[in-house]
Amino acid sequence: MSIEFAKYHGLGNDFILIDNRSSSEPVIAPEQAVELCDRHFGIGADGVIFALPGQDGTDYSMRIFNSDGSEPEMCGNGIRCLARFVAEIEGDRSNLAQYRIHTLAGVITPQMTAEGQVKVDMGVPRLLAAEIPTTLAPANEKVIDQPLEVAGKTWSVTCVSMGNPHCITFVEDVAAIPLETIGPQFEHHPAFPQRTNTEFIEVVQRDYLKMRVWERGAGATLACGTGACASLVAGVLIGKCDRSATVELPGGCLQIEWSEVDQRVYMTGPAERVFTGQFYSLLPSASAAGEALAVETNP
Ligand code: ZDP
Repeated sequence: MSIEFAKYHGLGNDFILIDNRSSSEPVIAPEQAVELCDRHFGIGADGVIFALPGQDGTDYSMRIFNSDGSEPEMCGNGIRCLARFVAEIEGDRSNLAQYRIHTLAGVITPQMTAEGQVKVDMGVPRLLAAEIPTTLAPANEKVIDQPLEVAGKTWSVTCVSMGNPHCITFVEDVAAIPLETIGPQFEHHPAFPQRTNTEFIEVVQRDYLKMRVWERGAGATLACGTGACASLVAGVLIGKCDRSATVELPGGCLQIEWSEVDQRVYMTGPAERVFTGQFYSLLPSASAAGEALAVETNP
């Protein structure tokens, strides 16, 4: 079976987008997502994103597989790419389209801006230990500036869920962080039963943060939208930054605002199409396998 895809990126956080409107289940399995994401033997991406039919009155549903095949609840850069992708497959050239997207982290609403960016209502951050989830505090308490032992060092961490888990630590110099060695140790720390995304933040000014990220299931990426949102929230909680700030990631900048009015987080940033193509599905998902079998046995 040949499957069409489009390759997009948001600040270098790159995704394979698949038009999955004809089925309520992803047309490929997590194992094949791993192969497609491989940068040498596949297309190359940080994850695969599916535009599925909407549920509960939404326009679309989004599902995503990380490059290791795991499935996160949400993806901030990814949902900007998804918004552009659905505008394209719908042929919507209005440039100010807005979509209600069902995700495993609730309904998220991206909107195109007049400047050619995508602004996303990322919802209200969740802060209780059970919501992250983490065992760093009792279930209904927050984890703000708490000590965590990693790699023989005590780090001060703040935990925020943007639907997916984030552990944020503020440092003097993000460039000096040995991400490849300590990132996995945060990700797999026993304090995080669902593993965690980890952000290292340097406060340049109260409205300008520098961030490096180690993503759960994807490793060091050039950008992480949910991570930038979670980091701004963490910075406000510990009193180090304003409610509105620029977050500079290795791939570029995002504008993040934690609204005092509705307590929701708004993220604005780019999403660009790189190329389109098609691949042959050698490893069909469970539902597609059923169809393939039916074709073979029903000439
Ligand atoms: O939570 C996770 O497992 C993340 N790796 C999901 C992807 C997050 C993303 N980088 C973002 O921008 O929020 C896409």
